[in-house]
Amino acid sequence: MIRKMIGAVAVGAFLLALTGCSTAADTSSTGAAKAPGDIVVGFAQVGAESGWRTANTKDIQDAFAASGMQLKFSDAQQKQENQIKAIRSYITQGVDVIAFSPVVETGWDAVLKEAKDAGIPVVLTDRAVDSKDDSLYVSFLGSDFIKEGEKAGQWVVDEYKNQTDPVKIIQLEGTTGAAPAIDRAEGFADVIKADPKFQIVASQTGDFTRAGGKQVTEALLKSNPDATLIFAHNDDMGLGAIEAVEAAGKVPGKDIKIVTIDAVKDGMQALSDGKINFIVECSPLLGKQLVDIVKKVVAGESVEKRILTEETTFTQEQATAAFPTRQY
Ligand code: GYE
Repeated sequence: MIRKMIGAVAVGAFLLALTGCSTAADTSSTGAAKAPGDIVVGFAQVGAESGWRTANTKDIQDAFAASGMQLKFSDAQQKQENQIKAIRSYITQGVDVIAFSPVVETGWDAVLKEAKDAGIPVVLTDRAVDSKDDSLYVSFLGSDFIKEGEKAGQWVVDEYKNQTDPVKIIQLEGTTGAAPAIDRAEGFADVIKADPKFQIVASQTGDFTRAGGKQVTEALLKSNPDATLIFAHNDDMGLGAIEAVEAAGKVPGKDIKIVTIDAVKDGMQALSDGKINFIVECSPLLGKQLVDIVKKVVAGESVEKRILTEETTFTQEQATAAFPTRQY
């Protein structure tokens, strides 16, 4: 897919496309650069659905406070219509840059076109949009979710390499239509399909929340009592699943192994305690990089179209060792 292609594209191309418009990157007719205190950024956050999101919000707010720029922040409570409203209000207010983390992938073209027509550059953080027109945003900063799913799948393949019996898997999906839910499922499926003994016997959304993960696991364990592995698209759903597994009289981490994505503190604690078996890291600390992108965009400098965050994975021993210095 076009949106997943990695490449450095000068932001100048975006600005050129805005012929005749005055853009936020203009340094005014005098050519003087804007002082940080005069730069206003509107950020439309997904919500507060998970430990990851809470850490992400804090990091972004802290980074902007330290930069001296003005940040307008809104929480969409996981609803696309709320995010669209927030973006429209940032356009009306004439902010210099809009940044947002799209709750789902599709349905953004109209509002992004409105921002473009108003000459306001948009930076995507964390989650991508699925649009044919990549001139609608200047940069996308975030993780490679397909790779995260692949890493989770690879752990499963290695863990069961000596088993010939079927491995029945329950998948707890993230928010339906969200980039991390779509891509993590794809990456995981791609790796485990090499061996037909791996069977995803049930797959349902828990909306990236602890309560959702618990509720869905309760129901799916009843209909699939022979499942022995849970792949949760984030730690919070995995933590909810632990409660459901225990309530069903089984031992999480042993009777039912659990692999998750994020590596937030509560997840790392459960991994260290042996209730989760493996975590793929997804860093929420995007604030500093976002501030740097915004500064460049406002100064009219070029930024890369795709900026990836660096991430690792954790076993039980590695989680125990990393725990004391974990920031989130
Ligand atoms: O994994 C999950 C959160 O978009 C990467 O959203 C983010 C995901 C994260 O709710 O915990």
